[in-house]
Amino acid sequence: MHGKTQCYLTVILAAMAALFAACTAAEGPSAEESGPIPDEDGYRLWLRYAPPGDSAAQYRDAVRQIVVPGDTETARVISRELGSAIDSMLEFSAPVVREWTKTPAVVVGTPSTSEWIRDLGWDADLAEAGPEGFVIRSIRVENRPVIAVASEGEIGALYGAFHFLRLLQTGRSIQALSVVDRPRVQLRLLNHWDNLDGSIERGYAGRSLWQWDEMPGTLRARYTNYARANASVGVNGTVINNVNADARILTPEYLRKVSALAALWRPYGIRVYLSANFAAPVRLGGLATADPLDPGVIGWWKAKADEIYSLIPDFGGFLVKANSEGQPGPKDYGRTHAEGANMLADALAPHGGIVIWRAFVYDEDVDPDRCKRAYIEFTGLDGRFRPNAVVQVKNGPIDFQPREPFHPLFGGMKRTPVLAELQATQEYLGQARHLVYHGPMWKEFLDSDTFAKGAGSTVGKVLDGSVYPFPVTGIVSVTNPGMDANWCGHHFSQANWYAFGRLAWNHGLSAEQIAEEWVRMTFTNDGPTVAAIRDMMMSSWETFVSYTMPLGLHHLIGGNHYAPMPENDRAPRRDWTAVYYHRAAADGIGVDRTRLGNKAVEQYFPPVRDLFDDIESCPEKFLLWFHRRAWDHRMKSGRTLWEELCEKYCSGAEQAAHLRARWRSLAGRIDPQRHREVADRLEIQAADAARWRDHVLRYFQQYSGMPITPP
Ligand code: BDP
Repeated sequence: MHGKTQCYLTVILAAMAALFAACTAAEGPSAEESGPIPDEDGYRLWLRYAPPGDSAAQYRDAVRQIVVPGDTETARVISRELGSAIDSMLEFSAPVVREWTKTPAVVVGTPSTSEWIRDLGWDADLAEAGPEGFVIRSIRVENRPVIAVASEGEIGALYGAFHFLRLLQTGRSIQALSVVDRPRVQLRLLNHWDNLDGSIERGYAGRSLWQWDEMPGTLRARYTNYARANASVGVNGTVINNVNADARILTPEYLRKVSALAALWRPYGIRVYLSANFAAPVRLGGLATADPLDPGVIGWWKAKADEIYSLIPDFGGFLVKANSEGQPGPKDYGRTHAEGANMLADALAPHGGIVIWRAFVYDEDVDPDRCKRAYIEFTGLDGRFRPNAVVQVKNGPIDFQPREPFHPLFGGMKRTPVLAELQATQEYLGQARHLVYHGPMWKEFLDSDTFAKGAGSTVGKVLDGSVYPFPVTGIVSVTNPGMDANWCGHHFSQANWYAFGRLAWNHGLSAEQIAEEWVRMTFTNDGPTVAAIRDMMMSSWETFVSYTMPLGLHHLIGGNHYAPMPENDRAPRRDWTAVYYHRAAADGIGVDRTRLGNKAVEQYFPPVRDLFDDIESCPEKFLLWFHRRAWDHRMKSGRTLWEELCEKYCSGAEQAAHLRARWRSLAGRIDPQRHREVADRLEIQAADAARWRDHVLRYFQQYSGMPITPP
């Protein structure tokens, strides 16, 4: 059915590939000139520290010495990272010393470990940057050029060191540096959905990183490299077990293992958190109840918290999935989410810990539409949580769909801190088989204006506490590394780990800048190749949405959350089927969530609610999320809705084929192993995209009764 289009496309792609190859050949060194590029397996992530080409001479002159004052674990981490990075990038060994000896140098430290840093007189800037922020400046001391990287705290100094290395890795000038930077939110956390048996829920990159059987005696090098990768982007905490929590993680046996990891990661600024099973007092403690108001239960959790902090003094706290998808929770005892969260918050408070309570709940008795349920339950509890209890909300109201409008709890919760839960693991986004860069998706979310306090109340600003003065702020990612050699399954899935860290640090960064940094550090600094890969990444999400669930469609899948299954009408719950979400029938498709429908739009502040409510103003990317329309509804393009759907699926599949062609044209510019491995996955992606197009259009055609039209 798409023969003509495909043929036309193939010709264009071939021409573009040839043109592209010609351009790049003219601008960069050819493989012949520089010799064959050695294979890489991706294990070193974005910390490969490859020689930066032309800039190397400039860097060598500036960094004749690495000065890291102080004798702390973190100072040693900084020394090791800078020493080996400079060695590997500049192919020259700069001595690493504790005191500056009047040589062109990079000096990294804090006022408390170094008099030299104190004497810089940067107190005001350091105070502004805070203990996790840093100041980097090119200065002259005793007529010598020095790059000073300073922070109030040593973790800030470590982040500053990584920032400095990123400049080198991405080929930037380091001649007149003047940087003051600090994280926009306090908690920048990973959530691992790792089970104690080594499997990973919705994990696509091999088994769990955590080798529980070997711990605490053996701590693999991978755990240290994991910490380096996280610290390099400012991630400062990690929840290491699945939210569908096995209570045994709280036994003394496991806590000893967890404490070994916490000790290993402490110098990198990474605190450990645990997912707690709400029924642990019953399952581990032998109590008859887990009722949060029961004195025995309260006592059990207090004792458990004391035990944890005796082993892990900087333990972050508990993450809890309660009364969701079969997990136990306070509602089992007629108590509210707030009562459950507060009981745990009280146990943690004396130690400075927090409880992170998930808002991923959708009890059927709350509302017929799953989309509305969490908002109804949690806004009803707003203001009833302890100061050290926060609510973690997924970016959209359903569940990590390829594209969702922002969750109305952002802005809707005014007196309870909310953290955003993103998902780097591409559960509904092609898993580790499709190239889908999440940067643009996360930016669309973070830049969405909630209008909670008038224009400019973006989700990012809600999260960083500038809309409501939240005492705790943060952004979290369900994360993707496993035991695969390249950590994330797909080489490009590493970019989602990286982009999460960068956006959690500063939600104002652009997805494009982040992609470019990552490409330069991960693949090459060759300009045309960087531009080509960055552009592939930037278009990949929209492409994925087009060939899977365009125009606001969502959940057109079955239990594997991967293959197209719009016909899915049988599942243990109605809201786990696909038909519940698209409702295709002869009269049209989509869910009426307008004021005349189920009123889900009313969960948003005006004018967002009006924007979504009005068919004229509702962005078409969310059309079928908020509106039910006839197949011949006229779109802004002039096409009917049916034609527009055909166009989206067809162009999406074409763009997926284009990604494959674009990547093929880069052969010789990327090392052969990674080039091949990515190419193999792009084959799968192109074939899957065509399958999505054919399957979904044929399925909906039974209802539209209209011919499938190529664009
Ligand atoms: C869904 C996943 C499921 C998780 C759940 C959650 O399919 O495996 O347990 O979210 O976030 O996306 O709790």
